Amino acid sequence: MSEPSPVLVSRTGAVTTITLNRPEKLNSFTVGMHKALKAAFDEAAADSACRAILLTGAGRGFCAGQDLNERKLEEGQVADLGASLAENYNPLVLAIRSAPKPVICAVNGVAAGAGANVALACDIVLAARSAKFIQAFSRIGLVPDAGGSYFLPRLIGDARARALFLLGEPLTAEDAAAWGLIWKAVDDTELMPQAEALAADLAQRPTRAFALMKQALLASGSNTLEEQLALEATLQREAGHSEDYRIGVAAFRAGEPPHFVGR
Ligand code: LHQ
Repeated sequence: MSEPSPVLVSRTGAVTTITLNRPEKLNSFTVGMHKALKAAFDEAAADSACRAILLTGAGRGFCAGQDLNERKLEEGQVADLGASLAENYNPLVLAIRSAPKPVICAVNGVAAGAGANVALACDIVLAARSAKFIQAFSRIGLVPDAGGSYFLPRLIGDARARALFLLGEPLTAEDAAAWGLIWKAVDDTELMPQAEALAADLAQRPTRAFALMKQALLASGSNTLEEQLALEATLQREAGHSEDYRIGVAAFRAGEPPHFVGR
């Protein structure tokens, strides 16, 4: 029998759902899963009929980071983990951040190591109350990767980020929400209904403006205030030329809800 696909892709309306699918290994990343995931993201990002992407995991885990069985070394061998990041993780994180549409992550269970940080790269993160976030790197003698050392201090502040990285202790979904690491913790049975409803709602909104908004947020990590103000002017000029801006203003003036077309 052939191996099941490590990533499942489905479309409902304008929402593409991408599911990590190695449940027996808590959806840990293999090279094959990386290739399939990146291809799925690139396709959804380029597909104009898709206006929101929902990422989740099959089974009881979201993603346990790198598949450590792929990292078994023969005596005397040294792995180039930097190459693995440059080839697989870094392009994935950048693809999520720069996708011209919202990416929602439904963290259905444990998110460890690079699995946690790929979730945090998404635009809105919902987690099941039973899920945990583990910056597991130091437990195996590694440093945070997949954007963790960028995202965590910005999301929760330096003190909490440092302690999570140094200790590698699990953070509950509730604490993750209370600390501002994620958007919301919800009851386990509510996770997929709420994540799907959120994705469907976002898919009805002004997609072009969202793409421009994501550009602004991406650049704000390194821009000065002057640079960011200039970028806002450029992006707003472009948003002002969109069909959705016309639709939004006309609907406001008519006292009706807008029906955005995503352009
Ligand atoms: C796994 C894994 C896993 C393989 C569970 N691999 N099988 C690293 C290197 C290279 C380049 C780039 O970046 C990175 C970054 C990283 O991601 S480093 C961090 C790697 N991840 C970890 O260190 C986490 C390892 N896993 C765990 O600590 C636990 O499994 C957690 C806390 C996630 C879940 O614990 P439990 O709920 O008790 O589940 P379990 O440990 O029993 O796991 C279930 C199965 O999944 C089990 O397989 P088995 O065949 O025995 O049932 C595990 O071996 C397998 N699994 N994580 N990363």
